[in-house]
Amino acid sequence: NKLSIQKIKPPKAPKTSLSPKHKYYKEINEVIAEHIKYAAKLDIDNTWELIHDEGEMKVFKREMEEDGMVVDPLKAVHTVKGITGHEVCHYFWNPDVRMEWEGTLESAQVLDWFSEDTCVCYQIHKKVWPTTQREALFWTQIRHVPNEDEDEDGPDYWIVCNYSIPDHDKCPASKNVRINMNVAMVCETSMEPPSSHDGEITRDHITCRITYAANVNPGGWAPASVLRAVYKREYPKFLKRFTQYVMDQTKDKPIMF
Ligand code: 6CM
Repeated sequence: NKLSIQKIKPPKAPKTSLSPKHKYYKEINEVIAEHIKYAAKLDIDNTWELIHDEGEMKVFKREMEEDGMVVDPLKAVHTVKGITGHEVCHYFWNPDVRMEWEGTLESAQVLDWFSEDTCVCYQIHKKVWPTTQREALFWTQIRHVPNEDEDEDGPDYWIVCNYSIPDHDKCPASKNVRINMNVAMVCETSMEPPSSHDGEITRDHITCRITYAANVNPGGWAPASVLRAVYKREYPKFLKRFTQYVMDQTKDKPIMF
């Protein structure tokens, strides 16, 4: 059997196709840089409470309230075999497929494209708690963060960030309560044997380490016990369902490095 040699290092992608002149350019860069810093450090110490532990998936929260509202920061780590960070981020970001995996939504629409990698989404969540329905208006960006050091096998990330914005001229008027979110999915892919090895890389050789962080403010009062119960149930469900979705979508496709 002849071994084929594959260069598996992803091409040096531009950091973002968003113009530096764009009014959100600065905010987006700052928010993304912050997420990468925290995901890389993975600062999960004993101030984080483990709320779900299932195989490789671990979900943590920290109980916090602001003006009587539950704003518990949530963090999760998961390791999934057979998919890459680029694939995970692609499906998490792509607004065309969001309704296929996102179980908390009633509707979702794209209001604007800032650039090829950044759009503005407006979405309405399913009504669960005994209060008004929730909606969200946010920019979402996908980005490759290549290893800065050419020679080293240092970290190479793919990231998606969803970050609320106060308004948009195409945003429909509604009576829903607007949630405020800062959510990030940061992924790192590893190869076994490593990328320097000569030979064909198949899905059996790749593993994706996912870090997911959500800071959500419900935007208006909702009973704390109900909110916490919904989060405890929905975040693990989301991580399971979403990663399974990515595995199903990619299993017969060429690997997207
Ligand atoms: O990150 C997730 N989804 C993204 C795309 O929608 C986005 C959304 C974040 C919102 C997170 C808080 C939602 C809570 C609102 C109501 C929950 C309704 C539950 C309905 C149950 C049938 O970043 C995954 C979000 C997973 C949410 C738990």
